[in-house]
Amino acid sequence: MPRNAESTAFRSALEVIRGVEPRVADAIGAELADQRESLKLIASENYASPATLLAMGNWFSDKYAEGTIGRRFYAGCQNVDTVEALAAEHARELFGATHAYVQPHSGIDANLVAFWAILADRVEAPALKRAQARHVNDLTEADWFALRRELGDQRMLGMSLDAGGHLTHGFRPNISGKMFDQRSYGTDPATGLVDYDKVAETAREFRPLVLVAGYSAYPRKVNFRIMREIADSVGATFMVDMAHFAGLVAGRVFTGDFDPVPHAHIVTTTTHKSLRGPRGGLVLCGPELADQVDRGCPMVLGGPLPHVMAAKAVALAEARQPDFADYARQVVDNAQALAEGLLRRGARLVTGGTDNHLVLIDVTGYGLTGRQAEQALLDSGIVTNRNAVPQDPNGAWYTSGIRIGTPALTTRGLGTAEMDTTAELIHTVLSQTSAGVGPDGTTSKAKYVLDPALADKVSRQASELLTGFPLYPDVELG
Ligand code: DSN
Repeated sequence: MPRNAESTAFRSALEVIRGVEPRVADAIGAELADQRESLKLIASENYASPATLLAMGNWFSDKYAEGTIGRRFYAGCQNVDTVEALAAEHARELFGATHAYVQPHSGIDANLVAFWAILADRVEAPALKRAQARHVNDLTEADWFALRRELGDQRMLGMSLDAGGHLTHGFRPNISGKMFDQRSYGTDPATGLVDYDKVAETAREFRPLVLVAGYSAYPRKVNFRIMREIADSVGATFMVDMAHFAGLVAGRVFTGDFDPVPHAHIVTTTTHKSLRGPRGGLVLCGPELADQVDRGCPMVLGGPLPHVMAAKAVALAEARQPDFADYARQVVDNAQALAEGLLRRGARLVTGGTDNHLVLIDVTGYGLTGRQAEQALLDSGIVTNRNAVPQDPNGAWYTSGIRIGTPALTTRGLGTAEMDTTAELIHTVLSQTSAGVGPDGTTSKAKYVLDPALADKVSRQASELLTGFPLYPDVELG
């Protein structure tokens, strides 16, 4: 491919968009400029390849394809069938799964498909069976009430939010918390690690229908063999949401007891985090759940997004290349280098380090809330997000933590030496920021004091660090 093919493609696309609504073209260009300039440490973000991005911008977007291959509610889906089958084949091969369903639009959607499949598989419920047999639009109000009564008492056991679990694992602000009666397992207060004996004890007491493992802010590996044994001991279906670490599973960094696919009944993921694909989700399972999972649309999901399934096929094909394993290993090496750099400078880290792609800094060690730290870092060209820490005294809004991750910077080519410089920049900002004072004279959880000259200096240093690692080097927008 000529070196300028990517520039030509994106420039032409912007020219066409500019002809209709120039402000959209400008915003797309500005987004690339911002992403090029900033040190992106959001653990759940990455940079998809140009091929993945380009696979999304086309007429596949115009096609309805409710149902799935061989069972569509619309005619003319032959080309959608092709990309859906390709994405599913790549997903099965990449993860060693028997079945892959690639339609979910996001991680939440993938989890909803999985919950529905588990309920349909496990619960003896006449209204549920009626719902399964009919199109969702044909269900009467009475059907829905009956369904609610039948499903109302099912139980889910998942990791608590402040230990790093995810909202969709049965918490109130998400529909999963209304579908299930939920209880959480946390982490050991002394080590910050999952206490498997405690999980087993809670499972014995609570007798969940579903045991969920997976996290969005836990910096360690989880032993899925042990979790499956716990699930089996209480007759629970074992589900793993690997959205954050799917790239580490794909790249064979997480193997054996730490690879969820051989151990779980059902696995869900997003495709855009460490897996480096388009925004979206997918579900992996064995033959027992495959038929229910394939009913995801229209039972749970709106019409599939064929353009995104095309991009999933491209990204999953990329993840099957040998260099993706090098990438995945480097993501973890970089996270460990970042953690060591922070620890050496005196930062306090939840669990004292990391085994995966993310690091959770307890910023109360700097006298700050997560919100103050997040904003001070942003002022300094470092993009992170605040996050609760276990037993967080500042709650889920202000928080006491900053979550950072290395998938994006590793895609840009930064290595362990640059992670040490990154640790220095983060530590400089946090150690020189102090809590501000609120209108009533008390210490604020949101206001902070940071010398703007220092923030400018760190921003420049962050930009300099990135100059050797251009983002989308073959894309010049002119
Ligand atoms: N929003 C994702 C994250 O940042 O971890 C999870 O949903």
